[in-house]
Amino acid sequence: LTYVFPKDFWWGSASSATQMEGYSKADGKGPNIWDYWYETEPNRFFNGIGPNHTSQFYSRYEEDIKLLKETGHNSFRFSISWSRMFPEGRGKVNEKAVHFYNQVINRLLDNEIEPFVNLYHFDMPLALQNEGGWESRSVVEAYVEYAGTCFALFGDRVQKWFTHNEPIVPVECGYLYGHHYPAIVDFKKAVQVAFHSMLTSAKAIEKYRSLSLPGKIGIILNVTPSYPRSEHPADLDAAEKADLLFNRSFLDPSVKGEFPQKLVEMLEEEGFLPSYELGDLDIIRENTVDLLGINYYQPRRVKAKEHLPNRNAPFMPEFYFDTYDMPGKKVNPYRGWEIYEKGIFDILKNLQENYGNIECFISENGMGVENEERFINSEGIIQDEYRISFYKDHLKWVHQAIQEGANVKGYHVWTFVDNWSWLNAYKNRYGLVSVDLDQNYKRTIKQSGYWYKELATNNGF
Ligand code: BGP
Repeated sequence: LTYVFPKDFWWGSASSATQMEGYSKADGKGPNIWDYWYETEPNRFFNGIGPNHTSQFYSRYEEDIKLLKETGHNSFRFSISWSRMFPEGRGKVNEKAVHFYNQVINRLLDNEIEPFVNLYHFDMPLALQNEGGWESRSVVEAYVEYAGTCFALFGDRVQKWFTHNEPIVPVECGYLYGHHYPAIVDFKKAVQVAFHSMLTSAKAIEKYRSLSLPGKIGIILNVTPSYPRSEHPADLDAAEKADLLFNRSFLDPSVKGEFPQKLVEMLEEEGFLPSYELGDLDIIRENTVDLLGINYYQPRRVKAKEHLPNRNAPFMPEFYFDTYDMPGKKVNPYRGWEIYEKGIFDILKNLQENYGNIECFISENGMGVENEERFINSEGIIQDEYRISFYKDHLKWVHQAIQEGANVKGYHVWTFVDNWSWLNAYKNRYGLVSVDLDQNYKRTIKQSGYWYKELATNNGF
């Protein structure tokens, strides 16, 4: 073996409730924004496939947990569906949901797979979105109630908790770029949503610690390293601003307990500071994370603005910078995302050097590919060599960062079984295991799944 990882390294994968549970109306689940959007605007979704049509983990979790075992997992991240637990977002808890998550947690533990549980993965209950979603202070309180209920119900067994997955995504997709409901374009609201998501994270951490449970709590952030086109001061400044807006807006308060001063100044200058209550900043300061999950897919290539922004158009982050295509870049042609493996190393080194070497792990990394049935061999197995290479090329850099002292505890791929993706439905497949939608969701382990088992068994490659 050339790349050996530290003892007890977490080999696993990540998933999310809306993307895999299915049964979006069963057993008392309330609608969330995805259920609602699909019902009202199905054409937004690739091939008209919606969140009721996912890999049906809700009824197939026993089989899936066996497959987790067969593919070498010692850990698995899933999210709890807020609207399954609380159909109205708050109030009376749905006992059938409690039963389901208890079963999942217990089966994972029976199989010596550690559950990593995330509380929020883009799935606002509709009832709370109708109150304004993350824009609204009342939703902050509803979230803390929901989080506290989950800690109390499952915290005796779950020892890895996460308050949010990629909180910047609902901000950019829901309030700037139109990819998530409510699909509005309003920078001031976007900042308020970001602030409240950050506040809920700190408040949930505070709640968790007050219960003296045995585990750790953190947050999962998608970090997109911001590379300037040149060393020219204007390019450096543009890259720094993109980094402040998209990365440090959550990274700094989550790990250091405070928002970067420069970010605050940028927002203040444009009149975009959020409203907050006395004491909020203390809560954020006092409740930083134990553990950080890093999702990495792609970098951001940034250069100084070439033209003055149009002051009559809605204010966007791109007011501060331009992005560009790096000549000769490697791309995943299906998803269109740049593949830059060293980015993962740069993130980990940054955490080591500038964030107190916080305990962290790679919580998502993966490659979505279209029409994988092209690669099925005579034994019916998808030969996804490209995915194995993708993982190896990233793992080499993770290994390098660990050699240089970064505090990395694990690696989770996105994802386990091919799942439904927000707007792209089943266009791009990411799984270690395929799902056949035409054959009653039949699962088949891909070559990458077998490789993953070997990787985890050997603790390296
Ligand atoms: C991450 C999300 C996941 C997942 C993944 C792949 O940002 O946390 O939920 O969907 O990206 O992206 P996509 O499904 O859009 O191709």
